[in-house]
Parts: sequence; structure tokens; C-alpha cells
Amino acid sequence: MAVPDSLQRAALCAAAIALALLLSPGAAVAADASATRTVASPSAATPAKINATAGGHASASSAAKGIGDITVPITDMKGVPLANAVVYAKPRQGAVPAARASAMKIDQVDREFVPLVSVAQTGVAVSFPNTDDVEHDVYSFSPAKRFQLPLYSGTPSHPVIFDKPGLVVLGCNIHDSMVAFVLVVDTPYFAKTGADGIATLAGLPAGEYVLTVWHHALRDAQHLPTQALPAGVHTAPAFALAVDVH
Ligand SMILES: [Cu+2]
Repeated sequence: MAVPDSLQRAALCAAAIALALLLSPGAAVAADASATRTVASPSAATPAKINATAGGHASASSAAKGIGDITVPITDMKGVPLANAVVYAKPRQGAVPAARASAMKIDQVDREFVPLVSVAQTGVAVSFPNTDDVEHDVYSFSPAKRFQLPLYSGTPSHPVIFDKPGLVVLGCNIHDSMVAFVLVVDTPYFAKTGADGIATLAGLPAGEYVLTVWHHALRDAQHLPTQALPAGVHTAPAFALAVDVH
């Protein structure tokens, strides 16, 4: 690319401003849907220089408001990092910010739901595109959201609104092996671990929080592990979960 440096910079700056606008008023849309994915995908898809610019802008304005990122390591009982674990934070004092419209997608690819695990704030609109060349029949019997999308291909015209907090387990009436999990939480502060077992809660206002962790293989799903996160702490002590994953 023989683009002059000044031009490139202008383009990057415009991109950063566009990102900032996108992330402001109704913004939580993408951010709420999946903090992990929102943060991770630009880095994967775009040159490092753009990340540096966008990230720089974001953290500068974040610092001014006393907002910070919290990293939460999650392992099994042997200390092995756990992927696909979910952590969410609720402030110990004060109200949780009201839910804003958010949306996300759970795809069906090669007779599997993708992703296996999602987390979103209550009220999220979930679309279920079917990318396979076979039809699927998506359903949930979970109390937090009962629904069925009768046998279909392509993308259903309306998303499904997950309007109550709780765990929603998805299945397909045709393919018994298909399963996916959506944890719906009453807070905009949540994240999912990657392969390194680290979840990053982005942009938390300063204050004390209670962190709660969930994993689909937890032996006791009724009593989720929690811990208090004192103000000013940016790396939570590791959670070690009793799970059957191996
Ligand atoms: Cu199916």
C-alpha cells in the first residue's frame, strides 16, 4: 500500500472517531452483546496500527472517568485454564445501569451452534441464522426463556428476545448432539474466557463489585462461585471451579 503516512493517519483517526461514536449513545448494542467478542474481533481482523490508535483513544477517555478493565483468571481445580467460562460483575452499591437494546447472533454451522457459550444482558435480541444446508429446529425448555423455531433454513425474520435473567440451554429437535448455552445477566458488565482462561471485564466504573462465575460443566450450577472485588483492584484472584470438562 503506497498510501502517504498523513493520509493513513487521517483514515485511522476517522476510524477511531467512528468507533467512539458507535460506542457512545446506544452503543452498548455490540459491547453488551459480547464484551469478549467486541474487543477481540477488531484486533484479529485489522492491522495492529489501527488497534493501537483505537485502543489509545479508548483508554485515554476511560482513564478520565475512572473506568478500568478487570481481568479475571478462571481455572479448574488443578489450575488448568478454562475456556468458555463466564464472569459477570454487579456493583455492591448503587444501581446497575439500565439495560440498553443489545443484539447478538448464534449461528448453526456443521450441525453445531456457534458459539457454544454466550453471555448477554437481559433484553438481548438473539438471531439464529442457519448456515447449514440442512434444516434445524431450535428450541429451549429453560424457565428463563422457552421458545421454538420450527424447522427452518436461512435466517428467521425475527430475533428471539431473552427477557429474563438466567441460563438458557438451546437444543435442536433434529440433531440431539446440538447444544448451546446463553447466560442472561442483569448487568452490562460481563465477559467470557478465551483459551487462556482469562476474562476481561471492560470499562467498569470505579467501585466495589461482586464477581460471579459460571461454566456449563459446573457440577453445582445452583450455587455459583462469587467473590468480592475491592475498589481499585484490577486483577481478581483466580477462580478455581469444580468442573467436569476433561
Ligand atoms: Cu439441527
